Amino acid sequence: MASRLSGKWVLITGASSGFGAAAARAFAAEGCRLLLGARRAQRIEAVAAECRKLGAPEALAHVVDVGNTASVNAFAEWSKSIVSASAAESGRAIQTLINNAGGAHGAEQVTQARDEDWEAMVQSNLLGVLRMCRAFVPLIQAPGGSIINIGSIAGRIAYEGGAAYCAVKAGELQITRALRMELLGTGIRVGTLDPGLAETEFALVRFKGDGDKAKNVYKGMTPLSGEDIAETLVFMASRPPHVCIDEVLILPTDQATPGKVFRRN
Ligand code: 8X3
Repeated sequence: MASRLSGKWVLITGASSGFGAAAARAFAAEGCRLLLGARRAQRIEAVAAECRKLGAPEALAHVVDVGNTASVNAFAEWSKSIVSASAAESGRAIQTLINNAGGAHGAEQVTQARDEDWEAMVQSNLLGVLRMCRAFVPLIQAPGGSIINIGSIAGRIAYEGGAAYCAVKAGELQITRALRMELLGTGIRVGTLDPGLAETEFALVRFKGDGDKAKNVYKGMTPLSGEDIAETLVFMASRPPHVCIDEVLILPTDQATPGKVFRRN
């Protein structure tokens, strides 16, 4: 059976690496048309090229910083000019928007943490999702489209050293819930996918490039991969229009809570 998503436009932020790049590849394999946004021009172009090889009829990249309103609005204008050329649906041609850009900066306790880390996390994880939703809701297929935000187990259970990250991911969860209510009746689905420990650049960014610290996060346990997240995103986005996968918490089997992780030796 042809994929329900085949030929549809899917837009992903933070698509140059990690969950975003894995999702781009997975939606490409479904035959989706892709709009990919990220801050790193070369890397996002490389992911787009890979997606075209994997079967995406179109995969276009654009530099965007979700931490900046003008950049998000320019991304929306660019996206509109592309999808409206190929769409019959009055410009509402994006089937799925995945707000993935974000991440953790630093793991210090509150008394030791830095303003620049807090500000970066608020800008990308929290305000970034709000800005993206404000700019892109008018471009999303209604009925039948989906907005999927990437949250975290950190938004549901707090842990030491994670105050700001847990706060912004809790904020993401509440943004998702509020938007779900605001869009009720439009036929646009809104959901959140909240992973636990997943091995991407996440820990490397959190520990500012310290590879040993980053590796320790996953020591002796089997984390989720970008592909695990990507296939769940494809599942969420490909449900029939009357089904909204509202909230998904996805953890490695070896993890029960942020602090309760089974490690072999
Ligand atoms: C990433 C999961 O457990 O490191 O969002 O906060 S965790």
